[in-house]
Order: sequence, then structure tokens, then C-alpha cells
Amino acid sequence: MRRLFIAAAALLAAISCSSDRSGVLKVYNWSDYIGEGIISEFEQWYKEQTGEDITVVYQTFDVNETMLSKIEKGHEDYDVVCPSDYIIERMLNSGLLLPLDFASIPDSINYIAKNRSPYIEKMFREINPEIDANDYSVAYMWGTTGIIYNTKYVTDEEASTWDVISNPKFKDQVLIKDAPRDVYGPVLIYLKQKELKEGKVTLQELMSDSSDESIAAVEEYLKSAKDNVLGWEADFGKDQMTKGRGVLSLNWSGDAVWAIEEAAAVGVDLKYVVPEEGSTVWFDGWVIPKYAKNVKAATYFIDFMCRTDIAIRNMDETGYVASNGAWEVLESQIDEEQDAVDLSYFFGEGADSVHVDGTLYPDKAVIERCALEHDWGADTDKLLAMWSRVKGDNANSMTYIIIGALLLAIIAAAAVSAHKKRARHSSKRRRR
Ligand code: N2P
Repeated sequence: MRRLFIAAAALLAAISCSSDRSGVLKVYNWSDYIGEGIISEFEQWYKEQTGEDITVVYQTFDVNETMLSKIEKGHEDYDVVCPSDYIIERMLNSGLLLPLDFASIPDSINYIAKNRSPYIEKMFREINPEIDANDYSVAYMWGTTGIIYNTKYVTDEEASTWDVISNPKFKDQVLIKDAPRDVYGPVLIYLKQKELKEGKVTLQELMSDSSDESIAAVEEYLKSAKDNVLGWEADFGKDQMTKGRGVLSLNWSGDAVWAIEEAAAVGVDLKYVVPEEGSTVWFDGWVIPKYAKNVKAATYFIDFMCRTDIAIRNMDETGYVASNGAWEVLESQIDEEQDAVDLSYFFGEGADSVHVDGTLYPDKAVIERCALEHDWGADTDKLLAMWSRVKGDNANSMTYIIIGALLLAIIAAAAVSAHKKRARHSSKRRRR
């Protein structure tokens, strides 16, 4: 491990000292978001296509905001990163992205052009009303935000509403994604369900609602649920659920697919639902930041990730859904034991009743009650301040037990050391 660390540090040092970065590609992606061996296969493929050697330096993040602030503040020279929709919007607004040039890739291997899904293209056009995000980003994975629940303790009916998060029956049993926007959206949708039903507001309008009044309402709701919160998790919630630690998790559909499968292997029955009030549908896309130093390799990397066999392997290993709209992807997911879902919105005609996992690919009716999040610009700070108030306020009983135990240990250690000191003094006095 130590040797590996020294080698990585030496590689990074060599890269930063050399001005020629053509042999290195720096990728910054979400954790647990790529199949085994895909990176080294890309390195080989790149050599076959271009005759040039490439070494990928691969780093991961768990939270959109961490990734963004590294690029905004530190001007990190990542060549390709994978933000979510509202962050792509923000990066576009602040001129942080380079336009993509796929004309530079030979037609025969231009997988992006071949496998584009019209649904994804349409949703990407909605990302930023001013600038077409399709010119700056290629979708990687997408999904919904919902609830993973353990059917031994939670009924389908209880999980069918976001209200379940604050249900007193689930004290200390709820895991919540440490992703402020992905929690804010669904909670606001839940709180405004009456206005939504009456047509006084639309889902899309709520996704841009950063008013003080709405932030305060979400804060109040989350604080009312704090006794239920077992933890705010960046990426461990899915694993905890498989071990039966926590019975509910506000989470992404891809983590749900992974958790449901792992849990089944150890006899734990988990399910996933997008509550009936509605939720968010999200898209993560590859982009090339303006501080990139190897645009050519970044462009090839994005293209490689759109190759159908690579997309299928990434899906199968991570649990997330590839944005690749090729019919072969659908065929690879057909499972007659699953209920039929309507995926015509994604795969087109002929896909209105296909037997695939509805957690992986949401049915058209689910998509119709979901909306895309939008960037809040400067108002994001108000959200982050609210988020830390909610989390800071969330010391649950376990936190108090740990703090109490630590205090007792400190007091005990101080008492023992004082006692030893006194004993040393009195034996010195006796000797004199
Ligand atoms: C996978 C993270 C998925 C990101 N660990 C969802 N936007």
C-alpha cells in the first residue's frame, strides 16, 4: 500500500513538473461509478486508436459541491469530470467548460453520435435555457431520487410518501444522503403537494425555488425528522442498508439497485420507491473543464464510455443506468421475471411494455412526476447554511452516548494522572 502511495505521489510530482501532459489523462469521477478494469482497457484502446501512450490518473469524489469547489477555487487541471445537471448548468454559467469537439474522432469509433438517446438530448437542452448543455457535456448515468426501504419493518404504503422520513415509528432508523439539493427538492415537493395538485405551482418551478420561505419550510421539516436520522451519508448508506443498519434510506436509484441485489444475497429484502408526491430525476455528464491539459485524450475517454459494451458493463457493476440509448442496452437488461414497464420515452417505439427492473429504468409514469434540479447561483450559499444548521442540530442519542463516553474517558484519565502525580510527590517527600 505504502509502495503504491509513493508511486502515485511520484507520478503526480512528475506530471506537475512537466509541461507536456499529452501522456496523462486526469479523470475526476464519483466513487463506485465505473466497472472494474475499464480504465486500463481505455488505456489500451487509446493506444490502438492513436498510436499514443496514455496513463489515466483517476480520482473520485462523493459530493458534487466538493468537486466543484476544487475546480472553481483551486483551478485543478482535471481533463474530464462528471458533475450532475445543476452543476453543469452552474459551470456553463461561469464559463468553466470547454465546448466538446467530437468531429475530431473518426466516424467509425464515434460512439457518442451513434448511441445518443433522444430523451437524454431533450433533458440536456433543459439544463441551461441559455446555452445548450449537449454542446459541452455527454450524459454518463442518470436516475431518480427516492426511498430504499427494508420490507421487514416498512410497508409499501408507509414508503409511498416522503412523510415516512419523519414517521416517529422510525426513530434512529433513517439514512439521508448528504447531498443538500437532492434532499431539498423532494422535501419541498412533499411540502407543496397541495399547491401542486391544485396547479398553483409546477414541479419545474419548485426546482428553482430558493426563496427564504421555502428554505425555512424545508429546514423546519428536516429538523422535525432529526430524531429519526441515523446518519447523513455520502456513500455508505447503500452498504448499511444491506447489513440491516437502518430501515430507510433517502437515496439514488442506482444505489438502490446495488443494495437490493447485495441484500438479497444475505436474505434482507429491500425495495425502492419514488414517493407518489414526486421527486427529482438527475443526470450526470462528462465535461471538460477549461483548466484541462489533455483535451484530446479527454474527448476519446468520453467517447469510449459511450461504447455500448462498456456502458453495459458499467451499468451491471455500479447499479446505475447508462445514458446510452442503443437497443442492445435494453436487450441486455430484459428479465421476464420483472414487471413490465413503459420505456418508450427512452428507447422509442416498441419499448412501451418491456420486462426490465423498474428501479433501474423508471416507468414513464414515474418520470412524469419527477423534475430536473436547477442551479441557484448565489442563493446556493443559503441552502448550504441551512444544511449545516440541520445537520449540526442533529446530534441523535448515539452521538450523545459517544460524546458522554469520551468525556468520561477524559475525566478518568485526568483523575488517574493526578493520582499518580500525588503518589510520586508523597514518596519523594517520604524519601527526603
Ligand atoms: C455513485 C454516485 C452517483 C451519483 N457513487 C448520482 N448523482
